[in-house]
Amino acid sequence: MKLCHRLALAASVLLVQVAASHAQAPQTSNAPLRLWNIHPDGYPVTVALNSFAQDVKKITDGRVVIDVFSNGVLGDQPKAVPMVKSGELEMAEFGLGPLSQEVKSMNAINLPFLFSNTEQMFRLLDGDMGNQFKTRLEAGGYVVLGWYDGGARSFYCVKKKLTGPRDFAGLRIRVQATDIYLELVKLLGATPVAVPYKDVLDAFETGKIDCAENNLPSFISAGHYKIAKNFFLTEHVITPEALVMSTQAWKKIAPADQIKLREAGQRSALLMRQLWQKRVIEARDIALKAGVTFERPVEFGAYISRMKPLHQKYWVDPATRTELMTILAGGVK
Ligand code: GTR
Repeated sequence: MKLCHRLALAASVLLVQVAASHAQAPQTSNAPLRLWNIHPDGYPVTVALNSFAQDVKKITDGRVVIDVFSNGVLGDQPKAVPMVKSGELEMAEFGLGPLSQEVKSMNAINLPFLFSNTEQMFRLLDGDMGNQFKTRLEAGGYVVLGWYDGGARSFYCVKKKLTGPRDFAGLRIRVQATDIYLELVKLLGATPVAVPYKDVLDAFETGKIDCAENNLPSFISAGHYKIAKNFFLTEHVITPEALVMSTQAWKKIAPADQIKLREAGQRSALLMRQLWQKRVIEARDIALKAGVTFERPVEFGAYISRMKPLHQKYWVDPATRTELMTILAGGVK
């Protein structure tokens, strides 16, 4: 075969291969969207995000493809939050505490002792108030596709068995690097130590912190229960999380697909909330079997009165006052 014929044959083989690979590949006009997630496989958030990604691929006929990056492999939360805002990262699932560092008016829903259960919170979030929050977050760079459950956060310590408000004095307590959590711990008479989520176990092991606070599923999945065996069920913050998309990336999605993304986001949120209920019970069982002891405050008045300066601050702030009034009027029975 002459050289020119061989080249022509090679070129046609290549063309067939390229055509075949295109036939198999999803018909995406854009690169896959990266979805940031701090949690491990099997965690309710991770399961719901994977289901969301599959759902989106199916209902958009492969025009929108999402790759879920779990375990915080794309970086820790304090770094990821501004990355979504700037468009460096397309999607993420964040706690509202870290998100409110970027969109201050969201602080209204993070204040301690606002809700006594998640139903109260979701009643508001699934209604007008949630829509107002969505508008604010969207203006701040985050399009909310679903409100996830962040559960009830409580304190736990390695040595100290907490039983009342006075027991907090002098303890070094790990918090997320957010204003409300830093202030909350100070008002309890302890010292807040801001540590990224992925480094908390290490901080326990090296003695950098005495205590931390989180929900039961994270207490288990992050391994904190192996070292901090004294759990104090303060449930001081009941908080949502959010599946968000960078406003920048959102603008590149066709309007018809934006509607589909919102629908899939809502479906994933409902799935997540169901999985969460189950996971809280399982987490408690795992903790009990591992020798964790649970204490519960006898009454909450002393804690709530200590939080007065924090509540006051956001009550007089025009950025949070309206939301706070709505929460107090409609959210608390
Ligand atoms: C988890 C939450 C994370 C993060 C973490 C923390 O429960 O899901 O988004 O907020 O707590 O304490 O840093």
